[in-house]
Amino acid sequence: MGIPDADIFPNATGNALKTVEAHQNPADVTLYAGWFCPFVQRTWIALEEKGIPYQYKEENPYHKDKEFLKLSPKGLVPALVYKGRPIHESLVINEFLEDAFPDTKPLLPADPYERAQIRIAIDHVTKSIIPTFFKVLQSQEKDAQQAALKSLYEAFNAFAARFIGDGPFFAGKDLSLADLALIPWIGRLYIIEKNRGFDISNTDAKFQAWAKYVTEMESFKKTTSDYVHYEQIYGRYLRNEAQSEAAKATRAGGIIP
Ligand code: GSH
Repeated sequence: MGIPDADIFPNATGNALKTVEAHQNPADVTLYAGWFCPFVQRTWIALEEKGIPYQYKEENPYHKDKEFLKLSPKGLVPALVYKGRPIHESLVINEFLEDAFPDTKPLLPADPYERAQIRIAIDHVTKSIIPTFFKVLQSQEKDAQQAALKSLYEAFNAFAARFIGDGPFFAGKDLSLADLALIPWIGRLYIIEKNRGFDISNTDAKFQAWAKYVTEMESFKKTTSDYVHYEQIYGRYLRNEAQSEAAKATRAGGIIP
């Protein structure tokens, strides 16, 4: 038997494939990506929004290739190489892009207090929303699924309660790193709608409006593959068979790496 999760569809499809094909030339920035990965999509959207030239390289993180482990110590995607030097962790990479490309579209407000609010929201996404999303996916008993769904609605509402201004984005009229931290999971809500009874009408109107708006963004669509291919990946989570680091951590009740 091979590595349990290694047998995934090998490349992006649909809109995302066109974007991959348009980014094959060498550039100062190389994105090591998995087409299916929500953490990757955070950085992929940031690169698209900022208009930074980049080369896209597909990497199956379940193979743990020796060469890739030199770029990302746990073998997780995304990894980014900038002028020969590697960086990993999607949120760190996004902050790096902000620092290294000051002449591109900013994804943090100028005001230090507002920047802090954005980072608090990102911390909430990391600590509350993502672990709960995985719990919803992986829970097998009805009661546990219902409890996880309730926590997810609460966590979404708590995110929306932190909005600065009147939308359409987290920080008002401009897209920010807080939006990017969560958008990829909004694009995957259809999986828990279909399989776990998630119903967005159980969240506050503010959250619903935000979710609708961000999934209509061009950069989101350009980095999204055909839905059918996500189903193979998420089937493993729904049956609680996935062997990714995130799936194992969820099962063990620990912190998602
Ligand atoms: N905290 C990391 C980040 O934000 O970049 C998480 C990245 C992550 O878990 N990526 C997944 C991965 O590489 C794909 S979506 N999984 C390989 C594995 O778990 O072995």
